[in-house]
Amino acid sequence: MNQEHLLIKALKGEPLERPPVWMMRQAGRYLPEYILLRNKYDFFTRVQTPELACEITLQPVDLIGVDAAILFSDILVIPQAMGLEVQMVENKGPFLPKTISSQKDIDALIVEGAAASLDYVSKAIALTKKELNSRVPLIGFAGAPFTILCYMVEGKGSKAFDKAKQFCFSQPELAHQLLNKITDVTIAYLHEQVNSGADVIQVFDSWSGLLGPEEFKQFSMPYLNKISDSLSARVPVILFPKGSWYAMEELSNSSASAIGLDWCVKPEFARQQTQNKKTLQGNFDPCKLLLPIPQIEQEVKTMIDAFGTNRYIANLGHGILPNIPVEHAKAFVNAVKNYRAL
Ligand code: 1CP
Repeated sequence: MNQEHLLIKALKGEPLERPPVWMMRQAGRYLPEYILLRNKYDFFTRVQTPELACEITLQPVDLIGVDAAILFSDILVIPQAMGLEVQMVENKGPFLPKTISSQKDIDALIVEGAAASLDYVSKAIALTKKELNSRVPLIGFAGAPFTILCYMVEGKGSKAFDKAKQFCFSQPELAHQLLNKITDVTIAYLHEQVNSGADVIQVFDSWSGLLGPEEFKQFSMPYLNKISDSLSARVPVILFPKGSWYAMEELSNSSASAIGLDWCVKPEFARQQTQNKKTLQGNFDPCKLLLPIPQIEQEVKTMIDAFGTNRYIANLGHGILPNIPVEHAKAFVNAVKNYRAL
């Protein structure tokens, strides 16, 4: 009974008959049970109330049958903890009324004690671990420093994050000060998540792909490394720098156990670049979950055939979309669970 979970085995590189499966943003708007709670409580109430965060975290485990839980929270709790107001605007996404643009703004950010103010996350993790009762492991997470900088400087979501990139390129010294502060708070926060029971940590660099290879090396990679180096002695770390396919070889020399891939990366390319040193995670195009179920099943088989069952975690290439039918999400997960290596 007390056997190690598939996800942990895959992260350690142990041979497997089938890969573990979970879905980014698996606790979310495609689930009617989530919508019920969404209609009743505002976003940050759901995030900051351990019982609600726990209930939402468990929904995809109970309803879809994924092999891992990921804590219901958001990457923007870090700017909040550092003293910036973050609003979640209905159907629009995050909005930060006060953004970062100067030395004075950076000096005013809270670093010391910032992670401690996120104690509701520790409580949510402890409660979720108890409720999971070892059924599946729990993934904790944070946003990567570059992606958090994007929101702190831009103040909202954006296609190009041009203000944030302009800030980095024109004032690199300030950008590095800001990135270092975010990194310090993030590391303390992630250690707290592990103290509370998180079994694995994923770092989401959702916007790193907006950077070219040289700028990624400058503004993203060093901070991903700093986080991974600090955490990886305690738990396996998954780095997901979305769109940064050009950095695969560098990422394979990091201390992380796994690298997340979006759907633009060929499995063969990723294996060759990482020389099988890392577990790979991904990379089903979330839009393919809108296909008829038999086609989803076929596409899943093709994906696993290409990655192989070892050193592989089946997942989407980015978050699940709100318009995915629940039965299609289940079909994706079941297709992975039914796969068997010959
Ligand atoms: O119910 C709602 O309308 C709120 C939608 C929502 C949800 C379900 C937001 C607002 N955040 C979340 C939860 C969330 N966010 C999780 C929960 C765990 C899970 O089931 O996966 C996670 C891991 C995140 C992480 C997150 N938040 C990222 C990184 C992952 C990614 O998708 O790239 C990012 C970029 C955010 C910012 C954010 N929060 C919410 C939205 C709509 C956004 C994106 C806004 C934008 O496009 O810029």
